[in-house]
Amino acid sequence: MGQEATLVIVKPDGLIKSLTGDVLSRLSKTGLKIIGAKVLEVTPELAHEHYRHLKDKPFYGELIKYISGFLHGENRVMAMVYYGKDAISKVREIAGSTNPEEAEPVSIRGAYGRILTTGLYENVIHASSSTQEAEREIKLWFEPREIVIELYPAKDAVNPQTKKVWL
Ligand code: IDP
Ligand code: MG
Repeated sequence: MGQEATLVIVKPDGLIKSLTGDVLSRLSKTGLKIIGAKVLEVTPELAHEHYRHLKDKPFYGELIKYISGFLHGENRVMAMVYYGKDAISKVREIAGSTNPEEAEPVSIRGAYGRILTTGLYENVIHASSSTQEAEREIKLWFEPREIVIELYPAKDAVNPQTKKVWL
């Protein structure tokens, strides 16, 4: 694969546990560029849209509570877009397997993740899993002006304050 972008989200448990610095340090070892970064509050609407492909899973309800902060009393997350060669696989390797018990102990999820008594995997970060998913997710979480390169085509918005919107 060539140059590609991937979305990383430090989930509410990562913020509660003050893991953002460590996550950034670990991801910097990939040599990828950060082309967008922000802290934001996750609304239920954003949570449902982000995880819409999992809506039939038994853990979906808990997952929405997790990413939108209801499990931790903390609805901030940190969202970043990383860009470079093989960005998706490089970030997922450092993130580790989805199940924190199966994740390599040296990975982020292996080091800091856990399985809750409800069965939900509390695994510190989100990382996009394909170029298609990365594009869908980045367009969902970021506006064009929040990303420092012209990653995807965008057009001038009707509302001049927004400047540009995703096509
Ligand atoms: P990923 O985050 O590694 O891409 P996905 O399958 O996209 O994994 O699932 C999204 C999130 O849902 C995971 O990060 C984890 O928090 C949770 N999750 C996924 N599969 C399970 C499961 O089998 N049991 C409990 N929680 C899960
Ligand atoms: Mg996924």
